[in-house]
Amino acid sequence: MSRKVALITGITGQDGSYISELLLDRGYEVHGIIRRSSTPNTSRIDHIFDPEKYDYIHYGDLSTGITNLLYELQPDMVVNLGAQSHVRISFDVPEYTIDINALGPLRILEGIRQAGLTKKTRYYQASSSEMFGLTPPPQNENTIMRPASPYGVAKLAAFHLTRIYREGYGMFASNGILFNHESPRRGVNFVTRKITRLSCQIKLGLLNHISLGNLEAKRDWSHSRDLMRCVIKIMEHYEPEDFVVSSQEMHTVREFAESVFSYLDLDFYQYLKVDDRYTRPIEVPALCGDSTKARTVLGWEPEITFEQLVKEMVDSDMKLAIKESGI
Ligand code: NAP
Ligand code: F7E
Repeated sequence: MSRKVALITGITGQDGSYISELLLDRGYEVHGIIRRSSTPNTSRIDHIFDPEKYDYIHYGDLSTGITNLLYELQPDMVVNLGAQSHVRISFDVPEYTIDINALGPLRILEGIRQAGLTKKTRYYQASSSEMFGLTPPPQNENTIMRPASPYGVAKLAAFHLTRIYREGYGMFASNGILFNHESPRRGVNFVTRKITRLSCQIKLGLLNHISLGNLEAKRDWSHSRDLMRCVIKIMEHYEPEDFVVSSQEMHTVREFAESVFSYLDLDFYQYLKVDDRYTRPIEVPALCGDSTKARTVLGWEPEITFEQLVKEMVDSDMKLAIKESGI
C-alpha cells in the first residue's frame, strides 16, 4: 500500500518541525512548503530532511495560491500551520496578518476544491485561543469568541471558513483551537522563550537585565509536541470536528518567569525592567482551555507538565548560550 501523503505549511516553524517528526514516525510521506529567505530558515527541520534530497520541500507562500502543488501531490492531508503568528506584531502589520492568516487558509481551501480534491484531502486549520480574546475562562468549543487583535480576527475568519467548507462542500476540514504551546524550538520573541533564553544569558553574566511587558497576563501553556500529537488525532478521527486543545492549567507570565529564575537560582526582580514597548493596544487578560472534548472523544492526554516544560526550555537555552558565547 502506498504511503499517505501529508503537506504541511509552516513546516519551518515550531509546530511544523514537531508534527513532521510525528507524522514520519507514523509512516506518512511528509512534504512541506517553505518561503524563500535571504538567510537559512530551515534550522528546525534540518535534522529531518536530507539537504541533498529536498524532493519533499517546495517553495511557496500563503500570499499566493498553492493549487498547482495540490494538484501535483494529491495529498491525503494538508496541515495549515503557516501564519504571521505574533499577536503584538499583528497590530504593526494588520493588513499583512489578515492576508496570510485569513486569506491564506481560504486560498488553500479553494485550491483543494479547484483541484477536485474535496473528497480526498483532509484539511487542518491551526486555530487559536486568541479567538476567545476577552471572554473569560474556562473556554471551550461553545464559548463566545471576542478576539482582541488583528491576529485573533484573522484566525476567527479562518476558523469559520474551515467550518463553511466542511458544511458547504462536505470536506474533511477541522479546526484545532490550540492554547499556548512552547518548547526549546519556540520563536525567540514569544514570552516563554524570551525569558528562558535571556535568563540563561544573565546566569552566564552576558546580560544584566530583561525587559518585559504585562506580567499579570494568564496563559494555559503546554508543550508543542504534546499538542501536535493531538492534532494528528484530530486529522485521523473518523469525522471532521473542532477541538479545544490545552493543558487546562493557567499561570501568569510572572509565575513563568519566577519558575525559570528560581530554577537558575537567580532573583527575577533583581534583573526585571518593565517596558511598555512590550504591551499591546488591547491585552487579553486570561486564557485557560477546557479540553474535555479532545480528552474524551479522541482519548488524548498531555504528557509534559508545566515544570518539565520550564526545565526542558532552560536546559536547552543554557546549552545554546554556552555554545554561542564560547564559554
Ligand atoms: P511559528 O513558529 O511562528 O511558525 C510559523 C510558520 O509559518 C513558519 O514556518 C513560517 O515560515 C511560516 N510562515 C509565516 N508567514 C508565511 C507566509 N506568508 N507563507 C508561508 N508560510 C509562512 O508558529 P508556531 O508556534 O509553529 O504555530 C503554528 C501555527 O499555529 C500558526 O498558524 C499559529 O498562528 C498557530 N497557533 C500557535 C499557537 C502557539 O502557542 N504556538 C497557539 C495557537 C495557534 P518562516 O520560518 O519562513 O518564518
Ligand atoms: O505572549 C505577555 C503578552 O507573545 C504571552 C502565539 O503563539 O499564543 C501566542 O500568543 C503573554 C501576553 O504569546 C512580554 O502581553 C509580557 O499576554 O508569548 P506571547 P500570545 O500573545 O499569547 C497564541 C495562542 C497564539 O495563537 C499565537 O500564535 O505574555 N508578555 N511581556 C509578553 N509577550 C511577549 N511576546 N514579549 C514580552 O516581552
